[in-house]
Amino acid sequence: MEVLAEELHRVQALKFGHFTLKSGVQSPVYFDLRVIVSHPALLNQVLLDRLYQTAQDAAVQYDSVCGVPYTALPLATMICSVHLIPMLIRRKEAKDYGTKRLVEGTVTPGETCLIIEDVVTSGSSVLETAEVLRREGLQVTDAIVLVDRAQGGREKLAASGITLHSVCTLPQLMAVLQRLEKVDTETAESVRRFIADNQVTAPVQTPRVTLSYAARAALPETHPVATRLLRLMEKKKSNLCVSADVTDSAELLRVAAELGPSICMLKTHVDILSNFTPDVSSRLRAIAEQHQFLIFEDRKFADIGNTVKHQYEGGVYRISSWADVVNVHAVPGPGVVQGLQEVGEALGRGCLVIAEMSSQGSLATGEYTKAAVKMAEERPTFVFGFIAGGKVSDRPQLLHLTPGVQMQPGGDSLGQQYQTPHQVIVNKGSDIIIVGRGILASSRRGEAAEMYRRAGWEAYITRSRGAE
Ligand code: S5P
Repeated sequence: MEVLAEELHRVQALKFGHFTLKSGVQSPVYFDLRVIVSHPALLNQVLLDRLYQTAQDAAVQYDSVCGVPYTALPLATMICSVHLIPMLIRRKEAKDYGTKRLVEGTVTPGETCLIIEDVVTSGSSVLETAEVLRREGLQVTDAIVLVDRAQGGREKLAASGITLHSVCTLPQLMAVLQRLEKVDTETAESVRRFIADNQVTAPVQTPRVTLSYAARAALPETHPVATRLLRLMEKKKSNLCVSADVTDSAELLRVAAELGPSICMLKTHVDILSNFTPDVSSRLRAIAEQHQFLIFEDRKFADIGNTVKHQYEGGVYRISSWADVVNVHAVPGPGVVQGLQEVGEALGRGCLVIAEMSSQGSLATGEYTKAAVKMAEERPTFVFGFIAGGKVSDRPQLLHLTPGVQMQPGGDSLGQQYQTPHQVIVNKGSDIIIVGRGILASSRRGEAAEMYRRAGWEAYITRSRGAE
């Protein structure tokens, strides 16, 4: 400890005087650990060994290390290089070209990442980095810091599930420096008073953790249909489902072919087609394969299990043979899902439960919605999400699809109510926007679809960056 305190003092990484901190608070002591890169011997012999040893002593288990940008980046780099530990780099800002990743390096969801920081005051910088890593599906349980200013950061981090291990604390450094007569009693006393008077009491902003689509695709319990959908959403940068509510089969196929590149999913109402033939469904499937989107038949099954089973498999439409996804009303109880599951699970299909509706005066609210959510959560091998106005379940494996979306809020003359892509994705936490007339009524459907795709994707990026 003596060597460390003396060295930090000698290279002026620890200064005494009058300083204005980032928060605007006046402090009699200031750490500037950016200078350490100019002192390789100190970096090597004193800091790195102690940081690494602190993690070893605490028996912290981790798969990778991430330094809080920027001062801790060289510390993390050197530790990883000496001890052959995989490193991750958190970007402060995503590039606006290329991959737009916020974390560079190989991210394996489920693995644990150890955070390294130079100085902790309130803990907010560590927390920001932790939230970015957690959104990628990584676990963050511990952080190692060179100096803990003992102003409440440790407690704040603990409240967010992160144990802070420090090489030393500010009071410990002060005690040593006073003993070595590097600081006088008056300075030591002013620092002691400052620490006592400047405990972090205001709650640190804990951003809502939302995993990326890619991270959710990789979760062990995510339904295969959801995994496929989430992956193609990332690939196509599209969380747009077009509701192809047209009445002519040739037009349906034209819409699918024209809008295919912009969408992750095409929603059909096959029973409004005036000229359906089985050939239409096979041609639609071929277009879906070509442009990589899923087909969702919006059949809204709502009968007893035995009846919906026949409606799904047979009749004129033979829905189970071509639709990747169907949906159910919760009103009949779990039997409706069970009936469909008997047909669809073996075919690798998935199902959505209607938990809320966009229409005015909908009865799907409150206790009904809660029961619908429970029904979905209890059948993870077939149900992979919801039709809802926003997020209704915290399970990251389940997807939320929201209809009633247009660029302007409003409605139609028959009770439909519209929210904007931003409201749906950012404010309501949904995952996919479903747009019908907002695109179909346009004379340039391709351009309109691209506009909605961009709006939906930008909203998702905004939500992902919400923590910063
Ligand atoms: O609550 C709902 C559920 C659904 S699936 N509200 C809806 O509007 N839908 C469907 O979404 C509806 O059947 C229609 O196909 C589409 C909305 O179309 P738009 O033209 O109003 O965007």
